[in-house]
Formats: sequence, C-alpha cells, structure tokens
Amino acid sequence: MSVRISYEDAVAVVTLDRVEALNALNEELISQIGDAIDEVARSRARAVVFVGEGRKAFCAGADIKEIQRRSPEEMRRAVAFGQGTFAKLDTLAIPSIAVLQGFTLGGGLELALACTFRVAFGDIKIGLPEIKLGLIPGYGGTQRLPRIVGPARALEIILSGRMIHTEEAERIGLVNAIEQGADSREVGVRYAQQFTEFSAGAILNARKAVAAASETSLAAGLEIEAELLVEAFGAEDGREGMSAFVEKRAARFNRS
Ligand code: CO8
Repeated sequence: MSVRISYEDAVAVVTLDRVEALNALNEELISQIGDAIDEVARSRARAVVFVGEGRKAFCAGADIKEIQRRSPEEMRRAVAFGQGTFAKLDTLAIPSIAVLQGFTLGGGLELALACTFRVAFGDIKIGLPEIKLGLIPGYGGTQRLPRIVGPARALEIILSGRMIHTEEAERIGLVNAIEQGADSREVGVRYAQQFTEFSAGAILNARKAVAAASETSLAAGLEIEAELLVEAFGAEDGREGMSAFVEKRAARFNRS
C-alpha cells in the first residue's frame, strides 16, 4: 500500500508513501487516496491531515513517466478520475489539512488546494510547473488556485511555472500558516486539533457558506448564509452552545 491511514484522537492522518518517486501521483496512488477519503468519511474522525513520507517532498506531482505513455483518450479518463477524487476531498464533511514539506508541485499542489487548509512545515518550494512540460494543470489547479490567491496571481504562477517559497506562500494566502515541530504528522495533528472541539455541523455549515462566496452572487450568497445559520441555530449543537454560555459551563457538542 502506498497510502496509509492512522488516527490520533479525533484526527485521521493519511500518509502518501511513494518516497522513491517523491510521492508522485500515479493512478494507483490516486485510487488509494480515494479509498482513504472514503474510509475517513466513514470513521469518527473530526479532521483529516495529509502528509508525505520523507523530508524531501509532500508530493512532486502527477507521475510524468506514467502519463507520458497515455493516449489522449486515456488522459481524458485519468484526468476525470483524479478530478473526481479531489472533488470528494473538497466536499468531505470534515476539514482537511495538507502539511507541505520540501517540494509540492503540480498535482501535489492540486491535492493540497482541494484540502480546506494548507500548512507549511519548515522551508517549502511549491508551484504548478506543468507549463514547463508543455502542459497545463489538470487536477483542479486552474480553478482552485484563482479562488485562493486571485486570478492575476494564479495566472502568473501557472504561466511562469516558478517555485514559490515559504514566506511568499504565506503572504499570498496559499498556505494558512508556517509551523515548526518534530515532523509533519505532529504539525498536522496539532493544527487539526483546533477544529475538532466545536460542533461538526456548525463547522460544515460555515465551510459551505464560505464556499458559496466564490460560486454565487453576493445576494445569493447572503441567502445561503442565512439558511445555514438558521439551520445551525435550530440544531442540537446550536441550542447546547448557547445554553452552555448562559449557564457558564463548557459546551458538550455532538461527537458524531
Ligand atoms: N513523476 C515521476 N517521477 C518523479 C516525479 C514526477 N512528477 N518527480 C520526481 N520523480 C522521481 C524522479 O524521476 C527520480 O526518480 P529516479 O531516480 O528513478 O529517476 C526521483 O523521483 C527523485 O527525483 P529527482 O532525482 O528529480 O530529485 P531532485 O532533487 O533532483 O529534483 C524535483 C526534485 C525538482 C522535485 C524534480 O524531481 C522535479 O522537477 N520533478 C517533477 C516536478 C513536476 O514537473 N511536477 C508536475 C508534474 S505534471 C502534473 O502534476 C500534472 C497534474 C495534472 C495532470 C493530470 C494527469 C492525469
């Protein structure tokens, strides 16, 4: 198996382990990532962390040696499979965190872009270098990157294929935080734990509302926000959170 899942308290940790190829994404690895997402979705985990085996790379992108052999039709099918897998991650009910270490390139960055948050562990070099191969991103990079850093910055990153280093990545919002720690797992679990204490339902509603901001008009987004707030307000966790405040005690949110 090139993908391992382990659990630490309420946090699932998914490790990409194809270290001899800098965790490059071949079809088997993408398929195993999809299976891991399904397993985590069925588990009681409240957040999921993605890390890469080894210190050199989170993931060096799609496996160039594998895609080079494909026909255009095979490529169309493979792109759809990868996009579908990353969409599953994007819409997972719990927050996901990619811990970036060393190189995160091409499809590796696209995997991270499909996560809710990205954290840099130490010095990182990230980018979408597909243009250097005469290609363009295909696992969501042209769609998710502009939503995170804005269209002008995204286009410059995609057309230049350049590497972005740690401080710039944080400055432009491509990573949420730069963290230090013993290893990427420890860093990821610590970062994820801040999202495991609150109401899972409220966290999901907040994510849905923010996602609507880049997909709808302001008026439609405000309607969605209002609906999702009223839903959270009427849910057990909403009642519990407000009662706990008034009664001056810690809230006991649903654990499932
Ligand atoms: N694919 C296949 N093998 C890789 C990849 C990769 N993306 N990256 C690294 N490897 C392999 C190398 O071939 C090498 O193996 P070997 O020793 O057997 O030749 C091993 O990993 C170690 O790599 P290097 O010796 O190159 O290590 P360096 O420290 O010299 O360089 C780099 C590290 C800079 C990260 C370099 O490996 C590199 O540039 N890698 C390619 C990065 C890249 O271009 N990524 C984008 C790929 S395209 C993509 O992701 C498109 C996604 C959407 C398409 C949809 C497809 C269906």
